[in-house]
Formats: sequence, C-alpha cells, structure tokens
Amino acid sequence: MMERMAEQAPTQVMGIVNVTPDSFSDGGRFAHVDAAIGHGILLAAQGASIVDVGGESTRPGATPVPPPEECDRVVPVVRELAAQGIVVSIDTRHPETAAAALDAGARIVNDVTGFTDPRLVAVAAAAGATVVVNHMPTDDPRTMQAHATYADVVTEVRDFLARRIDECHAAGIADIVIDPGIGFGKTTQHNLLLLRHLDQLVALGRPVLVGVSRKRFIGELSNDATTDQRLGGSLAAGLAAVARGASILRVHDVAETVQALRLWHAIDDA
Ligand code: HH2
Repeated sequence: MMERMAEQAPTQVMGIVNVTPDSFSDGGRFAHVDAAIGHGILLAAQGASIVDVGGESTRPGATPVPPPEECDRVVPVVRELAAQGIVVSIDTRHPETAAAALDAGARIVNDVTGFTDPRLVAVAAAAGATVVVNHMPTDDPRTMQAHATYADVVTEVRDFLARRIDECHAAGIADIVIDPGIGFGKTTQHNLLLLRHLDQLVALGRPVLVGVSRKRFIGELSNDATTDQRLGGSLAAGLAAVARGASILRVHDVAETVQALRLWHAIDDA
C-alpha cells in the first residue's frame, strides 16, 4: 500500500499518536483515548497520510507494557480513526496487539524490533498488511543502547534489513517499508552516518521511512535542547533524509513538516 502511495506523492508524513500514560497529564482511560483520537484527527487534517498509533514507549529504559494493557490503550483509538477513513498504522512489537489493531481497521504494522518474531510476521501476512521493518540491534528496548557497537553501521543495518525483506517476502508480505531505526541502539555518530548514507538503504528497492522527530541525537547536537526545542533539528534531519531518498517521515510536528516538504518539493519543481 505505501509503495503505491509513495509513487503518487513525493514524500508522505506519518503522524505520531501515543496512547501512553505519560503522554497526558491526568485523567482515566477515556481521557487518554479521547485525547488520542482527537490528536489523530488533527494530524490527518494537517496533512499526515498515515497516523501511527502506539501504546508502549520504546525509549531507552522504558518499562514494557503487557499486550492486554497495550490493546486497551490502542484498539479504541485505531477503531475510531480507521472508521473516519484515516490510514492507521499500529506501532507494536506484540503479535496479539497487532492482530487486534488490524481487526479494528489498521492497515500497517510498524514494528521497532524489525519483525524478528515469526508470530508477528504471520499476523501481518494473514491480514495482508503493509509492514514497516525497523532496525534494532536487539529486540529489547531496555538494553538496546548497550548494543550500540558496529564495525560498519551502514552495512550492518543494510544487511539486517535485506534479510528481513527476504523473510517477510517469503512469508507472503507484499508491501514492505524499511527503516534505519534512528536512535535504536545507535550513538549520535551512528545516526548521522545512517542518514548520510541513506541511499544505500534506498538501493534495497523498498520505500524508506525515517523517524528523527525530536530524538535525542538532535538534543546532543544542539546544547542539550529539550524535546520541545528540537523542531529545527527534526525538520533539517528529515529533509536531509528526503534528499537521500526517504519516502516517508514519521513525525510529531505534522503541520510544520508538511510545510517544509511543500517548500522543498516546490523548489525542485520550479
Ligand atoms: N521511533 C520511535 C517509535 N517508533 N517506528 C519507526 N518505524 N521508526 C522510528 O524511528 C520509531 C518508531 C520512538 O520515537 P520517540 O521519539 O520515542 O517517539 P514516540 O515515543 O513519541 O513514539
């Protein structure tokens, strides 16, 4: 699906909706769900062609969320956004959650652990879903930064993604999007090298999605700017990725990213 969409539009924007307790200051489950639905609708109106719904933070050191709790958070949000005609992606590494979200209308499964769990591959294949295969050097977000050691990060990430493409394809999945996994078991230098040499991932022949929005390496390169002070760096890194062939940007700040992309493409087309 995203391969077809990527041919139509120069660059797509995936807007991020987190249904995690720490994303909202207070309130019960309904407050979370209602706020998340409202946010997803806003992001779509701002120009996101995909809304990515997640119920588990994957930041380094984050506490894992059991699938039943994750489903409670994300399924009502997915169902309502999909009912409104929005293309919804479910950001999960758990097969149970992916299955429930696909059943509720999600069309894309985004797995930060890169579909290394055969059960998740089977769930996506059975539903005919598009998959986003993210690189991560281990499947545990809690310890991923301890695995930030590579002889040649670009080659290792490319080879990992090439293997995952082959395995997903063999399982019957047609639409495969790949992602270098910026910030997932990577140092700032690893992130910069992956962005600089993104063309090597583009050469694998699949749409490339990049998630740089508000990430820590931007803070590290800008006097420890906090997450809400990283918009400039997020836009710059996103455009650098687009210049090297990225098809989809996963972002928090959809309106600003859409405006930046509009200018970028208008200059190319002038
Ligand atoms: N990054 C985060 C979560 N999911 N999925 C893909 N495909 N690529 C990414 O880079 C990616 C992802 C984590 O980003 P973070 O800044 O923690 O965002 P959030 O917690 O708001 O999802």
